[in-house]
Amino acid sequence: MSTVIKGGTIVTHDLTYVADVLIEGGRIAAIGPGLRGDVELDATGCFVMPGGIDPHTHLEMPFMGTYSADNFESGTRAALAGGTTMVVDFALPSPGQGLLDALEMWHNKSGRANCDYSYHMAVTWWGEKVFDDMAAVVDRGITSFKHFLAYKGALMVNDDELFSSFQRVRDLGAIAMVHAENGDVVAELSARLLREGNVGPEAHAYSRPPQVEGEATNRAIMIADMAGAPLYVVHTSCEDSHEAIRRARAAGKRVWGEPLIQHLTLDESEYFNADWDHAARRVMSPPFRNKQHQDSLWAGLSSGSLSVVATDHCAFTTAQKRSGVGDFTKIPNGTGGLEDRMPMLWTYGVVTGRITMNEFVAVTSTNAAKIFGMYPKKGAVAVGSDADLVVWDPMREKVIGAATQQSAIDYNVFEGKRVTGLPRFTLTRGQVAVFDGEVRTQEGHGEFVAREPNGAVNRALSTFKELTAPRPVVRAGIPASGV
Ligand code: DUC
Ligand code: ZN
Ligand code: ZN
Ligand code: ZN
Repeated sequence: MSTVIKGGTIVTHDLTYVADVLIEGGRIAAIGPGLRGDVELDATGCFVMPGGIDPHTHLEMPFMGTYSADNFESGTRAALAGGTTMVVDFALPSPGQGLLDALEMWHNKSGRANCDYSYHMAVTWWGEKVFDDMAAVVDRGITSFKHFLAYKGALMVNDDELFSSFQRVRDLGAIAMVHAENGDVVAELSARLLREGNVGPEAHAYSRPPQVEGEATNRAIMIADMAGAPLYVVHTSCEDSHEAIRRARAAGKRVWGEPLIQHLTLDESEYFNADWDHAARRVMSPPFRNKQHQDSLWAGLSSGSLSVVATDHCAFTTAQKRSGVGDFTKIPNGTGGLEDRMPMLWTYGVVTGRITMNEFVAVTSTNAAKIFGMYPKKGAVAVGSDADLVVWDPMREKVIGAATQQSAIDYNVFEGKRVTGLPRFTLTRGQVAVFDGEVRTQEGHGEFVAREPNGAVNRALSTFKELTAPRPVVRAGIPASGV
C-alpha cells in the first residue's frame, strides 16, 4: 500500500519547494509533481516537514524518589500529536549498576512506544565496568554519553571521572553530553536557603543562578577539549552558558548547545506566583530565567550558535510535586513539553519572525539527526529516508490546556497559550498517527534506532588503567612537551 502527500510545500533545513511525496514500505519513495498513491493525504496550504526529533526526554524515569509520569506510550503519543516523530531518551544507570543492565531496563520500557526512539547512555559513576560497558553500548547503537555535573550524591560525576569518561568517549567515536550546573555550589546554596527558612519553590531558582550553569559549561568545554571529545550541552538556559558555547564554537571546538522550548517562552516570574502548585509545577533544572537570558537564547537560534530546541520532557503530577511542600529540594525537578514544543516554537519563533521556517526544521529535527548520527534516515525529506513526516497547517489554532493534552499529568506549563500552527497529519514510518488533527497512534509501532559512531574509532588506544592514571595531555598531533 502506498501513500501520497499531495499539494503541499516541502520545507527542509535548506529548501522550500512545491512537490508531492510518495511513501512505500515506510520510506519516502519519490518526491515530485503529480504523484499517485493508494491513499492520498491532502496537504493543500500546508508545509511538509521532517517530523520533529526531541533528543532530550525522560520517560518513566526513576528520579528523586519517584518515577516521571509519562511512559513511552503516553510520551510518544504526546510527541506525535505535536508533530514530533522521534525521541531520544536517557538510559540512567543507578550508581554501581552496569550500563548494559540499564540499557536492558530501558529496552523493556520502550516496547510501548508509538514512534521510533533511541537512547543516550548516562555515565553516573566511574569504574572499569563502566569503561568496558561503554564499548558494548556503542556496539548496540548508542553513541552518546551523558554526564551530570549536578545532583551531588546521586548522579553527579567529579572532574577526574568526567575527564576519564570524555577520553573514552573520544576513543569510541561517540559524543559527550553534559548537564552543566555546578553541583557543589547548588548543594551549598540549597542548604543555606533552607537554613534561612527559604523553603518555597522560588528558592529553587535562587539555588541555581546562571553563574552555576556558566561555570559548569566552561569547565565541561575545557575538559572535553583536553580529552578531544565533541560535546553537546543540554538545556542551555542562560547567556552565561551560551556565551561559553559561542566562544568554543568560534575557536573551532565541536560544541553544541540545546535550549529548551520552556526556557525560550517561560520566565522566572512563574516562580513568584502566590499559588504553590503553580510555582512547583515549573520547578526544573536549570530553572526559568529572565527576559535577557531568553533574548540570548533566541539570538543563538537565529545566528546558529545554538543548534537544537528540545524539551527535557520529565513530567510529574501535582501530587508528585507536593512531596516538596516545606522543602523545595524535594520537589521533583522537571516539566513536560513534548506535545507543545513544535507549536510553541512555530508560534513564538516563526510567526513572530525570530526564526525562519528552514531554521525551524533545522532546530526541531535535522540538526539533532546530524549531531547524533541518524541523518538522513531521520531529519530529512529525501528519497530513501524514513517517512517520519509532519504536514504542518499554519492556519490551525488551539489554546494549550491539560484538558486536551496527551500527557498523563494534570496540568500544562503552557496552559492558556494560544498557538497557531499545528499538525494536520503526522506520519511515523509512513503510518498516519495524526489524521486531520485527530490522534490515531498505535502502541508498540515504534522501533529502536541504532546509531553509528562518529569519525575515527580508536578503542584499542585506551585502557582503563591509562585513563584513570594521571598522564600528560596529548592533543591531536601536538606533543605535550614543547608547546
Ligand atoms: N532536570 C530536570 O528538571 N529534570 C530531569 C533532569 C534534569 O536535569
Ligand atoms: Zn539535565
Ligand atoms: Zn534531562
Ligand atoms: Zn508499525
